[in-house]
Parts: sequence; C-alpha cells; structure tokens
Amino acid sequence: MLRRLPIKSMAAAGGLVVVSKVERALAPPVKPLSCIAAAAGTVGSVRLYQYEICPFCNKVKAMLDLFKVPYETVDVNPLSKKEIKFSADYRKVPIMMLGQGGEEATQVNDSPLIASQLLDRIEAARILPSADMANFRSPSALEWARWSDEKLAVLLFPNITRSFSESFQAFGYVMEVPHFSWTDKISNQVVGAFAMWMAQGKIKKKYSIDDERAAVRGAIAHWLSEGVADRPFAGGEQPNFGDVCVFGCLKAIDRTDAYREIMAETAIGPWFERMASVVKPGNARTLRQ
Ligand SMILES: N[C@@H](CCC(=O)N[C@@H](CS)C(=O)NCC(=O)O)C(=O)O
Repeated sequence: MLRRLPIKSMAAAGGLVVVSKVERALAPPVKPLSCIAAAAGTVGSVRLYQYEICPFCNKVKAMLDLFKVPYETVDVNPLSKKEIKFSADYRKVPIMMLGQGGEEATQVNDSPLIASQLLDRIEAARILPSADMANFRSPSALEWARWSDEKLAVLLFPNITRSFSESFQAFGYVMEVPHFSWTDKISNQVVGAFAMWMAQGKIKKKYSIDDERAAVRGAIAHWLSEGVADRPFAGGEQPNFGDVCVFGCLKAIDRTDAYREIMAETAIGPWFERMASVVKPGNARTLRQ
C-alpha cells in the first residue's frame, strides 16, 4: 500500500527525496527529531538510519563527530528493515533526515550526497572557517573519499565474512541494539551472519579479490604512502574528508578479527589513533524506536 504512494520529488538515483505528508502519516510511528539536536546548532536536526558495521554510515558519523554536530542514530534491522519502511524506493543505509527550523525534515540517500549536504550546512553555519572548509573538501580530499568508497570499503565485507564465526562476530552488535527484540537479535545474528558468509564468494568474484587480507593490507599501505604521506593527516595538520572516510571504514569493523589483524600487521595504528583523538562521538544520541 505504502509502496504505491507517490513520492513528491526525487532527484536521480540515490538522490534527494522529499517525503510527502501522506507518506509520513502512514509511516510507522517515529519520534519527532529531538529538541537537543534541533536547538544545538544551525546545522539543524540530523537523524541517521544506519547499520553499526556499515562503512558508509560510519563515515557520516565520523564527520558529524569531527565537527561536533549533534545527531541521532536509528539502528535499522538488517533483515526486516522495518525502521526505514517510510523509504519504499531506497532500501539501503545510510539514510539521513535533515531538518531545519520548523520545516519538514528532508530525506537524503547515499553517503556522498549526505556528506555533501551536511558540509554545505556546516559551511553555511560557519562551524568551520571557509579556508579550512576548502581544505577539508579539496579536490584531493574528494578523490581519496571516492577511493575509500570504491576501493577500500568493498574490501571490508570479504574480510569480515571469511567464516561463519567471523560473520557471527561482525553481527554481534545486534545484541546491543536497545530497540531490537530478542527474536530480532537472535535471527539477525544467526541468519544475517550466515547470509553474509554465504555471499562472501560472490562479492570476492564481483570485485576480483583473491586474498582479501592481502588486498586490504595493500590498500592501507597505498593510503599511508600516497594519502597521508609524511603528514599527520592527509589534510595536513587537520583531517580532511579523505581521512574521515578511511577512518569510517576501519571504525565500522573495529569489533572484528580483521580489524585487529589490520592494526597489528600494517602501520596504520598511529594515524588511526590521531583520528580517534579528534573524532569523538560526544554528540551522538541513540534513538529508540
Ligand atoms: N552508495 C551507497 C552505498 C550504501 C550501501 O551499499 N549500504 C549497504 C550497507 S553497507 C546496504 O544498505 N545494503 C543493502 C542491504 O543491506 O540490504 C552509499 O554510499 O551510501
């Protein structure tokens, strides 16, 4: 029923969707965007629909944390996706709801577009001086951000799903999601982990990955030598968007053996620690559904 309702406007695939009042009325009850988020900055209210282990979601969160923008997260059930029922045409995460003043929140899909809209707002709100923002969004930073999405992020899945036990470990976060029922938790950890493990071969084939651990170590060596080079961050003294994207990828899998091996077997530790010291999730708030 809901799927057939017209959507007011949609930009090209992965674009911007303004959710109609009718759809909102029929959508499952979602609490209003919090006053905390709306009042604390001129960026407006920010709600992120996410999976805890999604690299694209973690990149958006890392950016919000870096700029200390308050936001709310809603964990989406990977099997039922009931939390994003309102989004019939776009069924991936992250999805962001951006509000401003008393206006209806706008749905933004696809992490590069989400990041770009957030950065526009952060710039307009003068949270960062224009010169620093230009450095943050420099052509080189955007190039590394694309590399992170297209080359690094795709290596994560095969690395955290090599066996059922590794997949199970990666999916362990579902046990801590407050609004998931026990059935949601157990079914996601078991069925989700099994499905991910089963899909590993297909993903490796799709991206021509032979040895997934060697591939991720190689990608990280490339990032350190060509991206960060001899500076504290790829952005110089301060992180840029490329730093944030790579950090988000690794943060997404920090509960896994793959992460521990990457930290032990590559030279990324010091850069990661520098990033962790400036990206502190102090303004995040988990929203219970
Ligand atoms: N280009 C999208 C990719 C998003 C994406 O692939 N998200 C994955 C999770 S990491 C997803 O939602 N997959 C569909 C599913 O889980 O059913 C972005 O950058 O936001």
